Amino acid sequence: MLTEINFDGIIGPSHNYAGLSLGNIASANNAGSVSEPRAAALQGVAKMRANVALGLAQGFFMPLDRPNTAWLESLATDVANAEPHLRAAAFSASSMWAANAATVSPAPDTADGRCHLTVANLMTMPHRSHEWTGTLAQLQLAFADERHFAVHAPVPAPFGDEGAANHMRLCERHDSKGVEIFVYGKTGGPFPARQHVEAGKAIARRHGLAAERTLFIQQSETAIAAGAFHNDVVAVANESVLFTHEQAFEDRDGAYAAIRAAFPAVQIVEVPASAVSLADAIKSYLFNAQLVTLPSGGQALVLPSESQEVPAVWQWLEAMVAGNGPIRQLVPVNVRQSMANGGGPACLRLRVVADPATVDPRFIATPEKLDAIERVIAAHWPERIAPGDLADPKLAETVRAARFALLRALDLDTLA
Ligand code: SUG
Repeated sequence: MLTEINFDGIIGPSHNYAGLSLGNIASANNAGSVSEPRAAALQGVAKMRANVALGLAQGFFMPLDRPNTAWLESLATDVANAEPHLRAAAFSASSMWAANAATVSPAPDTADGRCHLTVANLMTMPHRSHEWTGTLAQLQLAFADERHFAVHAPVPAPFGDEGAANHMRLCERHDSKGVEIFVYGKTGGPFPARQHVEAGKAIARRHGLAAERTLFIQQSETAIAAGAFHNDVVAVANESVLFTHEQAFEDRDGAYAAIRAAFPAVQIVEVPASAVSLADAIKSYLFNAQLVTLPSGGQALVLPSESQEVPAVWQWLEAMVAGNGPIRQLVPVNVRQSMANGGGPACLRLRVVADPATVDPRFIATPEKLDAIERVIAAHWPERIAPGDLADPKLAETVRAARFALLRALDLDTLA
């Protein structure tokens, strides 16, 4: 049976704060801080465990091989000699943010009735531009069954693509036909617009989406300039619900009209700027939430615990769940280590609507496997990484050995 599976990126052993992402306020604010990779990864596993306890289907992706020496080699350098910004880019654990791994069109939406995935090129940020090769290898393994899946190479340069973080799907139920919305940026004032409209259009063609069920909507320049470097920082959709900030889209009224025309059953839950400013939305990351359908029916928002710390945000959310709207439950989770790099609960997962039985079982979470992952993390992940540590050859060794221990524990050494 088709169901929504959330694949979380396991937070890699090289997780660190290098301030690499222009336009991502948290990344800039925490540049140079000491990271805690072990705690970070355990927070990620705890989130997966909580979602499994809610009765949701859960999968995971492995961290990529870091530092990426092949990438440094292509730049005619190596870990020892690279300039600090390139070394940091080679070490980045940014593949943890699986919402940027790929754009996914589930089988009911596509011309050939298969689930299509296009790996994101992530070309705007140097440290993310070299993720796609490792991600593609992993997607090809997890979704190898060509009767059910088609995995595509990235959209070529110069059309930036950041995957599912800029893609929303509205549908009656996950297994019914959906309307797919590609959100793109034109400019973001001082900050880059990372998603190009041509990338979305190419993906829609490649996935075989029907024109009348496909929308291209411009992200608000003001939102990007305020730090919403991906649409999923200011909006999230699930089934027939769109939960969005008033200032998420450049032309709010036009966007809502187009969405209503393509999907009349949509329920738009809008948070007005008068109640929650863009700055508070971005600080609290209330929209970077997993909006999920519970097996018992009804929807819950799995959101960062930071949302509880901004009074305007928490008050608005409590009033929302007390009302008659579709979102009935708030589930705060602690992913602070990832949040400090601008990655909330929704960034950490890629949604794939599929029959779990058609996915390579090594990528599907069970409580026992989560226990095993936790044990490897506790034994092998560094406790701390300070910026200067990246130059220490011992760190590269530790990080590689840690990842390898995880691959072995999950019978995924083929990815080594
Ligand atoms: O691309 N942060 C990531 C956060 C990605 C969040 N994903 C979604 N919104 N879906 C980014 O900006 C920071 C790395 C550093 O600075 O060390 C970073 O890459």
